[in-house]
Amino acid sequence: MLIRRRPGWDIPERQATPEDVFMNRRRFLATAAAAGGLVLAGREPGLGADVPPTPPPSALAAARSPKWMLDGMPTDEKMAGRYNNFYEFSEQKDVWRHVEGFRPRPWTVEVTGLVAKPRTWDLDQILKLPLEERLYRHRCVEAWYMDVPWIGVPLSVILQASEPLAKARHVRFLSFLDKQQAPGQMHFNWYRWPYYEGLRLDEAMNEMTLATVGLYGHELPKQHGAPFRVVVPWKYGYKGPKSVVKIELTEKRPATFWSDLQPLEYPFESNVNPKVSHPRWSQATERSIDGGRSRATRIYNGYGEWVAHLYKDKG
Ligand SMILES: Nc1nc2c(c(=O)[nH]1)N[C@H]1C(S)=C(S)[C@@H](COP(=O)(O)O)O[C@H]1N2
Ligand SMILES: [Mo]
Repeated sequence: MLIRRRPGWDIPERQATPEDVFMNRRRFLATAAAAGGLVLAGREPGLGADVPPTPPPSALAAARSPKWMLDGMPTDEKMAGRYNNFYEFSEQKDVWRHVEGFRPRPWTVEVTGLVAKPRTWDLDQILKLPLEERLYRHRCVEAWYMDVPWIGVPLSVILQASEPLAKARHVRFLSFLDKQQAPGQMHFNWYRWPYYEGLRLDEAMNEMTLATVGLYGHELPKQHGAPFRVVVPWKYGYKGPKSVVKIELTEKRPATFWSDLQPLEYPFESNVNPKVSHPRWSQATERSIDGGRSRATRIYNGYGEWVAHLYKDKG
């Protein structure tokens, strides 16, 4: 049995929810109760405490990119796989215990909207693209970080294949929706499923933005957003949606899951920035998920060389 202690720095987005969202949730529950018959939301959809980990996903060959290395070693894979945010399955970090019913294959990713060539990719076609391994810092707004060797292809490769129209200015991502497979979608009615996120088109086309299909030498485990997720390493983690099924190019800036719930806490841009505090905690430092080092947060998560130009008009 795994006994977990919750360290003080571990502040899930759930606990960071401001009063108004809780109020809305209470109102929702009151309305639901008044309407009668709706299942009480908020119960932990639980599997027991001793669920065995799902078998490791298939190996995935990818050339290690010399350009995207870090000084130290990657975070321990097992720790990374037991400390996840994936609210479709759990509001705690124990997502790996709740993904049993998720079936990430077969899977398709649709590219649509303001493009000359809409296309639906089968995951197997994406796996045949020239994949590379990139060791990126991965920084959550909750002020923790891990260093992950992702495997993927620049998202620009997938977007360019569909020939974005001149009018396109943004990209909207949609995660999967299936209550039967995702206990959070079934029980956590105060969220607006499916998870949706967005980027400016120039952010999405930046060479760092990775359409990600694997990590640590194999396909993505379920808790990390199998089989296809987006990684945007200079932004807070929630800007990288997991288990994406649809990519839509739009003119207008798309709404996003967390911004719709808490606009002041999770603005659209959400670049990692030590000087911009979350309304209720500082972002000046960040703590490794393995319980070790605490270090100074870096502007753009240390990736300013590749992305600062995107924001230079804004100072
Ligand atoms: N669909 C979906 N995508 C998501 C989330 C989520 O709850 N649902 N959580 C986000 C947050 S807050 C973070 S920090 C990262 C976590 O990725 P990891 O568990 O692979 O480290 O996924 C992001 N993408
Ligand atoms: Mo996060």
